[in-house]
Amino acid sequence: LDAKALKIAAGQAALEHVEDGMKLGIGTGSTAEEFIRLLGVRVGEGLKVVGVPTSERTAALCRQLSIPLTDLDETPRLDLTIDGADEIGPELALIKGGGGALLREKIVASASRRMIVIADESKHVATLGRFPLPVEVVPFGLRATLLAIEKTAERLGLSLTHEMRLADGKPFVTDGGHFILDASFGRIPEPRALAQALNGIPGVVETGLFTGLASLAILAGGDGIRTIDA
Ligand code: DER
Repeated sequence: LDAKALKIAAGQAALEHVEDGMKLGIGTGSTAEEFIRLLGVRVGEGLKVVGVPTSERTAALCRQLSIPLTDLDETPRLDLTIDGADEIGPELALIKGGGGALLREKIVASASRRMIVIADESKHVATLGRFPLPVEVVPFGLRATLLAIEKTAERLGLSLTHEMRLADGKPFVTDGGHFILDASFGRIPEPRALAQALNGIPGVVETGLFTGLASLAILAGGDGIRTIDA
């Protein structure tokens, strides 16, 4: 099974949790996009749902597929968010943000009663941290923020290498107008502690560490679909 087939299988399995009348959080990334395409077919067949997109890219795809959209001002409580992840660790702690949408993704996931993560099996790891942690930062005072992040890593006894995410040679700018620092901490045995410490830095807007949000992971692998409860 190739990567795309695995993403479609995971998206298909997630669709089974979507019920008529649901208010959905709709994720970002290539796996979420396979789910969105499948959701579009079901909406075309009469499924009644509204969705809050987690990025402009996802919003554009939903509009293209005539999936009805709303926002968190109109619909502040959602039933279910379906989204991808870059890494899925113990207790379904996640690293997200590979697609640069982590801030809206976390806001939407936090407004949802449940969050289901869809991914291919390779994202499931024993300890988070192989994938660089996206940290969304304010452009103002960037150098001071970077120093504070380095000091935090030191205080927590974590190694750290980092680089500003670029797009066409310039800093990548998120839907929220911020930059992203991809920070490799080596292994992250205590994701909650690291997330808390990083969020305490004024110039840090949010991190890609999602803890206590995902209630179910749907993993597609060579021998089919596996699910993990939080
Ligand atoms: O940016 C994100 O958070 C995406 O959900 C990412 O974590 C997963 O993207 P993928 O499905 O393309 O691997």
